[in-house]
Amino acid sequence: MSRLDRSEVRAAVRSAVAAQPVTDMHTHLYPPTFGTPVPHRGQPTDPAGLMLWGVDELVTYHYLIAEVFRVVPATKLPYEQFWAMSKSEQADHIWKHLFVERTPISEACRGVVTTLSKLGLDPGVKHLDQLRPWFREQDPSGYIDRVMELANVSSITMTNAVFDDNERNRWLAGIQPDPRFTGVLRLDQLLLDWPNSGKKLADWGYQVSPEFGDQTVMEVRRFLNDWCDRVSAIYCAVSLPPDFHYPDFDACDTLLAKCVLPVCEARDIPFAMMIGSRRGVNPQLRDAADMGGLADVQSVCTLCREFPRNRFFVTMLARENQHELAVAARKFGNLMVFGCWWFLNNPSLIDEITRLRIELLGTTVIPQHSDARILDQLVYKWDHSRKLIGTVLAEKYEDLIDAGWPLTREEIDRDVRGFLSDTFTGFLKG
Ligand code: HDL
Ligand code: ZN
Repeated sequence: MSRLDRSEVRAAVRSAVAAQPVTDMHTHLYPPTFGTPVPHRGQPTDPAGLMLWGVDELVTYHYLIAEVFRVVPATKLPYEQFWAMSKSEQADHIWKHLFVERTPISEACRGVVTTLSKLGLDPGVKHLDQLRPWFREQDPSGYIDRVMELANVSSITMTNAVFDDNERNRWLAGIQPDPRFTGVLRLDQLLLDWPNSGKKLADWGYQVSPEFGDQTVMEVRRFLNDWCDRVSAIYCAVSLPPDFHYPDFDACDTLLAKCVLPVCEARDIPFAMMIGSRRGVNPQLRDAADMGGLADVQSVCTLCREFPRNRFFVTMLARENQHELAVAARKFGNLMVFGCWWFLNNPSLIDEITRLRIELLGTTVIPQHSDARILDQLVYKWDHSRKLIGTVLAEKYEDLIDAGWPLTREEIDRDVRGFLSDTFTGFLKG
C-alpha cells in the first residue's frame, strides 16, 4: 500500500478521477434502436427518433434556447417564429448570438466548447457549416462508443417516459436492448395527473377506476410490473414539484404508498425522487420552460421512515434544500442523495454542494449525474464535474493527512470508484 505525501495528493486524485469509468445514473439519452432525427452517413433519419446527438442538437439544447432568448428577446424574435425555424436555423441563430457575437462564458455555452474541442474540432468557427460535415460522417452507434470513451462513461442510465406515446409505441413495437444503456421507469404523469393517467391505463387494458379500490391498486401494480419488465428498470423515478408534500392525502400519496413503493420493494429496486421542478413557468420556451423552487425535506424523511424496506434516491433542485437533505441522509440509511441537478450543475454550486455532502456524509453519496439529453454532452458534463469533484476531494484528503491519517493511493482509487460508480451500483443491489 503506497502511503502518499501531502504534496502528491492533488496529482493522485486528478489521475484517479480521470481514470475511473462513470456509471451515469440519470440521463435522457437513447441508443440508435430508438431512431435518430440526425442526418448521418447515408442512413435514413427518423424525424421522431429519440437518439439526439451532433452539433445542431448540442447547440439547440434547451438551456441554450433559454439563454438566446435573453439576447434576442421574443419582442424581437417571436417564439413561434423561432420554433418555425429548422433545427439548423435555430442552431445558427444560437451560434451567432451566443458564440460569435458574445463570449460563450455561461456553463451551458462552455460545455459546447469543451465537447467540440475534445472531439478534435474547432469551437471557434464562425459558422456551424464548418462542423456539420464531420458529424454527418458519423455512424450513430460507433459515435456512442466514441463519446463514451472520451467521457469515460461505462454505462448510461435512460429515463423511459412510458406515458410518452412516441417512446411507448417504440417499446411495444419491440426494442432490441443495447448493453450500453439501462432502463428507468419514469412515473411523473402516473403520480401527478391522476385520474387522467388512470384513464390512459384503462385504455391500455388495465382495469382501473378513479377510486382506489383493491382492483385498481392491483391493476396499477400490474402496469408497473409490466413496464419495469419491459424496460428492465433498474429503478423507478419521478420528478416532483416544489410543493410536493407527503402525506398530502391525495392520489399521489395513495399511488406511492399502495402501488409504486410496494412494487419497488417487491422488485428490490430503489425509487428516485427528483424534487423541486416547477414546470411550465414560461410555456413558450417548451423544454426550457421550467424552473425550480424550495421543496420540503421533511416529506422525504416521512417516506424514508414509513417505508424502511424501500430504498430512495433523492435529489433536490433548490440550492437552499441541499444542507437539510444531506442532514436527512444522516438519519436514514435507505436515503441516497445524488447529483447536482439542472440549475445546480454549475461549477460554483457543484463545489459548494459536494463539499458539504462529503463533510456530512463521507463517501456515502453520489456526487453527480449528467442529465445529458444530447449524447455529445457526456463529454463536457463529465469533464467539468470530474475536475470539480476532484478538487474538493483533494482538499478533503489534504485535511485528513494534516490530521495524521496515512492516506494511500489505493484508498483514493477505492473512494473515487465509489463516488463515480460503485455507490450507485451498490445501492441498486441493496
Ligand atoms: O425532469 C428531469 O429529469 C430534468 O432533468 C429535466 O429533464 C430538465 O429539463 C433537464 O434537462 N435538466 O437537466
Ligand atoms: Zn433529467
